[in-house]
Amino acid sequence: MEKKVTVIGAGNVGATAAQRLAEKELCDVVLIDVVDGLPQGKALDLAEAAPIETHDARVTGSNSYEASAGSDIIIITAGIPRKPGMSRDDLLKTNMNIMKAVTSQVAKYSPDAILIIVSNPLDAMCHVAYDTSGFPKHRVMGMAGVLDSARFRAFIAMELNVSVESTHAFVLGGHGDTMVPLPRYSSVAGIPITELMSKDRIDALVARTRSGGAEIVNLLKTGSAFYAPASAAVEMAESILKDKKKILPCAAYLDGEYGIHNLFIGVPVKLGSKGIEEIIQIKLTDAEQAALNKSADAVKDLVSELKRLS
Ligand code: NAI
Ligand code: 2OP
Repeated sequence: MEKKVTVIGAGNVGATAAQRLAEKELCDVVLIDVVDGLPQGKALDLAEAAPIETHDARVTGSNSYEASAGSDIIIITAGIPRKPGMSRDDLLKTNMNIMKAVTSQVAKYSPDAILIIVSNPLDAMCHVAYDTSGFPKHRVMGMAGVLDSARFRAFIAMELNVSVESTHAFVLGGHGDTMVPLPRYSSVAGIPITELMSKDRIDALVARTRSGGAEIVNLLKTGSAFYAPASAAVEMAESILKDKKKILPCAAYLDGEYGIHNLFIGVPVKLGSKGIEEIIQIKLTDAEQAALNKSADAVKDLVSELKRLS
């Protein structure tokens, strides 16, 4: 393939993203993980599925960053989940150190790449990747809004018994309890859902979207969601690789847009071959802006924690 994408972390999200990238024949894929044999084994398994899935994307696995050299995009999913006895600070510090180590390596081998961060806590990890890589802000972004919006869209389609393809939704803000689903900008065939559902039902879908990640964790018990997260990261990668210029909600570094400064948070952006080509500023009501500000405050708290732990 003409394009190359490296996925760091060959766990649930990383391996599923690699599968989707290859099966869509978007690029050659390199999987990298610290665990010996894991990326090699999953990559070989995916390569052996290629004749049946009928694609010619090359999928390889490695424990060495040399294999990632010259990537167009790096998707970072490396991290650990919170374990029993581990405090939130322990987790934040561990994932911060993993993100620093990973980013310095990928930046060395692919200095022109675009980074799509997936690891949690998402918005804070974007800051670590941005600071460590030294890449310009349009080449560092986080995946969360596409996932959260897809969840909102799925719930809207279930509620109204319509095709998911007819739905559109925007969820802005940080990837956490304070995320900001925007019913006014969420629609079915262009009709805002505020005209199609009662306020109570919209409130219920908004609440379900906010706890969408936890709902899956409670069901799976041993891990978090990965099919939809992988699809979301790949939608972002595809828009960049094909220069489609899709407008997608992504964690982007704001420098005054929406009145927010020096902070990664989810807003609509135009994604093309250069990365974030524009931050789209949609008009928010006072209540929506207040919700976005509250979400930004929650991200700022995490970023301050990172500084304290560094
Ligand atoms: P997982 O545990 O299945 O995979 C993580 C992988 O990272 C493991 O294979 C592990 O060996 C690897 N890893 C750990 N340290 C590493 C290092 N230093 N270098 C390279 N690889 C390393 O976890 P899963 O389900 O794939 O999730 C990955 C991350 O993505 C988590 O932080 C999770 O919370 C986050 N996530 C974020 C979402 C979002 O919306 N932004 C959605 C879903 C997951
Ligand atoms: C999710 O929203 C865990 O962030 C992850 O599913």
